[in-house]
Amino acid sequence: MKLYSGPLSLFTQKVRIALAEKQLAYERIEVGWSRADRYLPHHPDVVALNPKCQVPVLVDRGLALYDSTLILEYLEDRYPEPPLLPKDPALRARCRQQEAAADEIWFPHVWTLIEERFYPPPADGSDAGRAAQAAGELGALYTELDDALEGRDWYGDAYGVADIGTFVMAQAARVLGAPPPAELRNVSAWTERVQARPPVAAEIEATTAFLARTLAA
Ligand SMILES: N[C@@H](CCC(=O)N[C@@H](CS)C(=O)NCC(=O)O)C(=O)O
Repeated sequence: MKLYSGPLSLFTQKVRIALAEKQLAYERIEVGWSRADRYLPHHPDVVALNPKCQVPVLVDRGLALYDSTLILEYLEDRYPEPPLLPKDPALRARCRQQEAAADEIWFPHVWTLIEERFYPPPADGSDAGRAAQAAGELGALYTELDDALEGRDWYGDAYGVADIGTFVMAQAARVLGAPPPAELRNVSAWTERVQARPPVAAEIEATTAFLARTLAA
């Protein structure tokens, strides 16, 4: 199995965590990335395998698959143990929905913070108001998450892709200056549980080190 991976790609990070949780061996191919040029030029294999020219791309048994959500679904179908989705159809759908919401609803606000705080300002200037608005939207999402976690340790009936996808976005928001409010106790306790998972802890450590090197360069 091969994974085309980006060092700061949150979408790839979800897949790396799932592969580690399922204890699957794979070859990791790190595509080029820099703060100035981002992913350009795209890795030629990624151009060939993904019409969107994005990572992650997973190659397994002759199948080349792009989009992190679809990759997680494939991994669950092909390598069901240990499970990262509940068996109950309604709970399973709820977790899949949350995993997708992390990408589609949370990530755009995280992306605003990335653009404002990490990449060089665009030619038309940086707008601090955008970052404040994104942090506010994330605040509302943290509150929703806190409500969803009331009385439960995990988003579903056990740790799984909903926790991984949501945590990855929340962790990036935290690093970018929009942490969850401390009074959201369910989110705080859940965060501690998720980051105690060895694959998650390893990702946080590697990403923090890469970020520090990038910002020092
Ligand atoms: N919906 C896709 C998004 C993937 C994505 O946005 N990948 C970014 C890195 S985080 C990328 O490869 N960007 C390269 C580019 O657009 O040039 C997924 O879930 O995999």
